[in-house]
Amino acid sequence: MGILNVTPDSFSDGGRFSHMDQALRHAEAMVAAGASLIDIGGESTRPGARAVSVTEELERVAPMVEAINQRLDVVISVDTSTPAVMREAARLGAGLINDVRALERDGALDAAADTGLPVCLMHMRGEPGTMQDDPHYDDVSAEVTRYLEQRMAACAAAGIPGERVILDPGFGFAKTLAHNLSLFKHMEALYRLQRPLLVGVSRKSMIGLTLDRPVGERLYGSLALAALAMTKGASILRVHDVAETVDVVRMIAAVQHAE
Ligand code: 9MG
Repeated sequence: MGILNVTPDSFSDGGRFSHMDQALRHAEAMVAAGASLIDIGGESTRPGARAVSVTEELERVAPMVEAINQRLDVVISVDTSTPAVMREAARLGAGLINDVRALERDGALDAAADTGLPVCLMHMRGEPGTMQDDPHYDDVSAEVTRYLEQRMAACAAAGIPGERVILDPGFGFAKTLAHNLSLFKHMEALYRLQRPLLVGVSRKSMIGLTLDRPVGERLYGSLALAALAMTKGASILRVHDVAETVDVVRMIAAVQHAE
C-alpha cells in the first residue's frame, strides 16, 4: 500500500491543479513500482496535527479518488474517519476504507456499512493532537487486541461482517517507543482475531528514536521492519518507499515459496 497524502496546502490555492498533477504522477510511480493499493488521506494524523473540516477533507480527497480511479488499475484506499468522505469516496470508486479511528466517529459505522467496502480498523487512543501525551498500558498487545476485538463486534452489529475487516495495531498512535517495540515483537497476539493485518511503520518515529535518524534517513529501518512484519504475518504494508519495499516482499515470498 503506497501512501498518498494530499496535504492541507496542496489544493488550497491557485496551485490546485499542478498539485493534483504532482500527486497523480506520484500515484502512477507507486503503481509502476508494484503498489497494489494507494492510500489517499486528506487529514494529517501526525501527533499534534490540526483537525480539518469535512468540506476541506472532501475537497482534497474526492478529486484524487476520481482521478486515480479513471487512470490507474489499483485499489484505492481512503484514509478517513469522516462518514461523508467514506460515502463520496466509495461513490467515486474507492475500494477500501482505512480508518485510524476504527469507525468510532458518529455515523462512521453506518456509512462504512452502507458502502459495502472492506474496512481497516486501526488502534488509537484519543485524538492525534493529544495522543502522545503520556500514553499508558499495562499490557499493550493484550489491550490493543481487546480493543480491535470490540471494534470488530461493533462492526458486526452495524452490518459489517468479519470477512470485510482488516486489522491494524496502530504503530505510533498513542504509544511510546517501548509500547511500539513490544507491540511489534508480540504482533502474533493479533492472530487470535483471524483477520488480515495491515502494518504501517514506514519512516515513523519508532525508527527515528531507535536509530537516531531524521525522517529522511529512515529507509533501512523501515525496510527492516517491513521484512519483520511480513515474517510475522502482515498482509499489507503501508509504505512511502514502494519500490524498495516491493523488493523486500518479493525476496521473502521467493524464500517462503521454495521447496
Ligand atoms: C493514515 N495512517 C497513518 N499511519 C497509519 C497506520 O500505521 N495504519 C493505518 N491503517 N493508517 C495509517
